[in-house]
Amino acid sequence: MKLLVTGGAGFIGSNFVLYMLQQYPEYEIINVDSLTYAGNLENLKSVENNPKHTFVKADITDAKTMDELVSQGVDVIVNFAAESHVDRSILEPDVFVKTNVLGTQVLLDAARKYEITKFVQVSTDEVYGTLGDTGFFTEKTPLEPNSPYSSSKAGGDLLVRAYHETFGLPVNITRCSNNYGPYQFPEKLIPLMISKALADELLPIYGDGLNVRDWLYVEDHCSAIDLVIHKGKNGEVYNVGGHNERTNIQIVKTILEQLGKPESLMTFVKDRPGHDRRYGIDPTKIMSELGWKPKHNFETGIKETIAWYLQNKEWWTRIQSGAYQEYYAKQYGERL
Ligand code: NAD
Ligand code: TDX
Repeated sequence: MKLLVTGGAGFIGSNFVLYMLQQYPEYEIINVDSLTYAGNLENLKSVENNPKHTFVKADITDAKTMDELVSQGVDVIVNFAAESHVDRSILEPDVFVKTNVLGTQVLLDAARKYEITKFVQVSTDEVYGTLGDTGFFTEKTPLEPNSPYSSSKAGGDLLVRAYHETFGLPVNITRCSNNYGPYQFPEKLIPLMISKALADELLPIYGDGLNVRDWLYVEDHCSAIDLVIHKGKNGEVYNVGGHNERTNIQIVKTILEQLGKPESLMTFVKDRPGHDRRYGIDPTKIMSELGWKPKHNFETGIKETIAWYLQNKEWWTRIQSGAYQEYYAKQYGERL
C-alpha cells in the first residue's frame, strides 16, 4: 500500500508516520508538509534513512505538485495538514481558510483524478461547537463551529462529504478530541504549561479555567486512523475519544504537581473569544463497528508525556524561536 500523508511533520502527523512505518514495514509513505512554524523534521529523525519513507516539502494548496504526487500510484491519502491553533485563527483567519478549506479541495481533486481507494480527512470534535454540562458529540450532532479554526475545518469536512455524495469518492472523516503526547508544539495547553512551569513562569489560564476538554493520547488517535483506513465504511464519519474529560485547571494542577511546582504560578487571564465551554466525544460507533479501543489511560499518559518533555528539552527550546516569540507577544501581551 502506498500512502500520501499530508502534514506528517506536525504533531499528530509525525506520530502517525512513525506508528505506520512500525506497524506496516512494507507500506510506502510519501510525507508532504510545507513546514510551517508547526512542522519539524526533527520529529522524523528516526526514519530519515528508511527507504519506505519519502519526505516532500510542498504546500497542499499547490495543485500541480499534489497532482504529480498522487499520480505516483498513491492508494490512500490521509490529510493531517492544517493550521491547527485556535488562538492563531483568531489573530489571522485567512491562512486557516486557505490551508484547511482550499488545501482539502486540491487534495480531493487529485484523489478523484487518480481514483485512489481511500481519502481520510483528519478532523476535530471542534466542528460540533460546544456542549453544556451534559451529553456527548455523536456523528449526528449538527456542525456548529465557533472559531475561525473550527469553521475552516468544518468547511473542509463538508467538501469531503460532497466529493463522496457527488463523485462517489471513497472517503472517511475522523473527528477526534484533544490529543496530547510527544512532539506537540508548545503553544497548545499541555506542552505550553509544562514549558512555562519548568521556567517558573506564570501559567496563563483563560477565563475561569473550568472549560472542559476530552483528552486522548496521540498513539490512540493513530490506531483509530489505522482502523479507519483499513475498515472504514466509505462515506462514514467516525468520532474518536476516550472519555477523559478534564477542566483546564485540573490539567494545569496535575502538571504542577508532577513537576513539583507551586500552584501560585497559575494566573487567570482574559478569556479566549468564542471559547467553547466543553467537548466530550461519544466513541461508540468506532468502538462497536471497527473494534477500536484506546490503550492509554490519562493518568499514565500524562506522566509519560511530562517525562518526554523533560527528556527532550532541546526539542522544544529550539522551536521556541524568534517567530514563536513574536506570536506569543501578540497573543499574551495584553493578557499577562
Ligand atoms: P500541527 O499544527 O502540529 O501540524 C500541522 C502540520 O501541517 C505541520 O507540520 C504544518 O507544517 C503542516 N501544514 C500546515 N499548512 C500546510 C500546508 N498548506 N501544506 C502542507 N502542510 C501544511 O497540528 P496537529 O495538532 O498535528 O493536527 C493535525 C491534524 O489533526 C489537523 O488537521 C487538526 O485539525 C487535527 N486534529 C488535531 C487535534 C489536536 O488535539 N491537536 C485533535 C483533533 C484533530
Ligand atoms: O494558554 C492557554 N491557556 C488556556 O487556558 C492555552 C493555549 C489554552 N488554554 C485553554 C483553552 C482551551 O480550553 O486550554 C484548552 C485547550 O487549549 P488548546 O491547547 O489551544 O486546544 P483547543 O483549543 O481545545 O484545540 C485543540 O484541540 C482540538 C487543538 O489545538 C485543535 O487543533 C484540535 O482540533
